[in-house]
Formats: sequence, structure tokens, C-alpha cells
Amino acid sequence: VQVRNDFLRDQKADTFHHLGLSTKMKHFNETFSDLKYVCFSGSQGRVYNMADRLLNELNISKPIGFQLANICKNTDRYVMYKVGPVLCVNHGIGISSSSVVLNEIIKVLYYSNATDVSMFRIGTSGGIGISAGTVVITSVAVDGLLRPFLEVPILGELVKIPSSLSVSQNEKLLKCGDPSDDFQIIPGKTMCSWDFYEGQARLDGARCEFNMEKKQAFLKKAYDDGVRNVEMESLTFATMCCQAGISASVICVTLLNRFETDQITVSEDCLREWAHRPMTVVIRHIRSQLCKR
Ligand code: R2B
Ligand code: URA
Repeated sequence: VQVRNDFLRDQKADTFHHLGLSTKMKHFNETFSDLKYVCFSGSQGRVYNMADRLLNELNISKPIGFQLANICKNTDRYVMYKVGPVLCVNHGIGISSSSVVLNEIIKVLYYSNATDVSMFRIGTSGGIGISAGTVVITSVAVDGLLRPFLEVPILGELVKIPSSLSVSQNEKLLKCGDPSDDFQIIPGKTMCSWDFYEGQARLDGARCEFNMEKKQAFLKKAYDDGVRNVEMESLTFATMCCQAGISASVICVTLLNRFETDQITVSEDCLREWAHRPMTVVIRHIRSQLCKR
């Protein structure tokens, strides 16, 4: 895992403010040096569910009475669980929150000399022109102008950060479907917006200055450009992991078809079941990769 920052090489210790961790903590290196996979999800609950499933589905040996422990217990910003070589962390909502946690996790992996690390964002999204419940593996993350890079103001100037996701890892994930699955796994571009409402062409925000025709025309333009879903963090993953030399994939279930509606009205049970779909695909992938190690 690489960092693009020469200042870090001379730094004696580093504090990860939002994780409630520091390199000075006892057992810091041992805790993280064997990590091979980091699975991110937006919410704390989904991260716990993923860790719990990994514990039961990966054949990880555990002492009787073992319980998952939150490594970030010194803060309530993020939660983090370690299951063998897999770390599960939540990233919150949006580019800002996911950028903060990715900066800190990449540094944690760098300081602890972790090698050959893969990262996954296991999330939810709005589908474009595909049935709700479909799992989309992001081929290219694009911004709200459908451009494949992240543009951020740094020192008073707009800087374009290139983005890229792992083609080979995506191919493997695409093959992780099972004939018994009642959902499809498809590749597609993902639009990463800065906002859930106007930024995603929604008509139901507290502010909306366009009409239905304009919304549909934009979604059609995105669809024609290959975009199949919209969410709020894929560009952070595609830029930060690419620059750190980490294979990254973004795999999201779609909760609605945006050509049809803006509101997410499926039942809670259905949402819960759908949220497990991308987890199932990633667990199958990790299991098959661990067998080869
Ligand atoms: C998908 O769902 C969240 C917004 O509801 C956001 O984190 C995202 O990318
Ligand atoms: N997450 C998003 O960002 N957009 C949606 O429409 C659904 C989930």
C-alpha cells in the first residue's frame, strides 16, 4: 500500500483522529499487518452484518463465546471490525465522509506494512433503466458531469484526480453469481454525485429548480453514456485506491429505477434482503480467493 506523501516518511507517529487510533497504540502493527481485504459500507449496521457473515461463512476459527469487537470504540464517527484478514469499516454518506475514512485506512495499512490489499465498497444506489434489486459492479466511476475523474479545490485551484477500478477483480466478481440467485449482477458506469437530491436529478428534495422533462432527459443521457446506477462514494474509492496501488471494486444493489420514481418505497424487509446481495457476492469472491492463497 503506497502513500503519495513524502512528509509521512519522516513522521514519528500518526494519529487517526476519526478512527480513534494512533500508531503509538500497543499491537498497532500486528492488528493490521495481515489484512488482505477491506470491505466498506455506508452504515454501521451493514458493516456489523458483513463482519458477522464473514465470521460465520469464512471458516475463521474463533474461541467459544467470541464476539465481534469494534476497533474504533474510542470514537463514534466510524466502526471497524476485523475478521481474520478482512477489515469491515463504514464510510458514512458522501465523498467527504468516505474521503476522510479512506485517507486514514490507507495510512493505517501503509504504516503496518500490509501487502496485496483489495478494497470493496458494498453499497446501495439508485438504478437507471434496470430493475430494482439488481447488483451493479462499477466499471467506471463518473462525476455529475459524467467525467471519469474527481475535481476538487486544493490550495485555491481545481485539481483533477484520475480514477480507476480493478478490471480483473471486477471480472472475478461478475462471475460470482449463482444459478440459484434471484438477482442479476451486471457491469455498468456509476455516477457519483455530491448530493442525494438535486445532484441525482430528484424532484423530491427541499429544493428543485428543474422539471420532469429535464430530469428524464438527463437520466437518459447518463443511461446512453453507459451509466446504470447513481450513488455518492464510488469516485472517492476509484481515485484514492488507484493512487494507493490498491485493487478496488464498487458493488452496489439498486433500490429503485430512477426513470420510474425518486422515492424509495420498498418494504424494510425487502431493503434488508437486497442489502445482503452485494455482500453475498463479495463473500463468495473472498472465499474463493482465500482458497487459492
Ligand atoms: C448510497 O446510499 C446513500 C444515500 O442514501 C449514499 O451513501 C450512497 O452512496
Ligand atoms: N443511494 C443513492 O445515493 N441514491 C439512490 O437513489 C439510492 C441509494
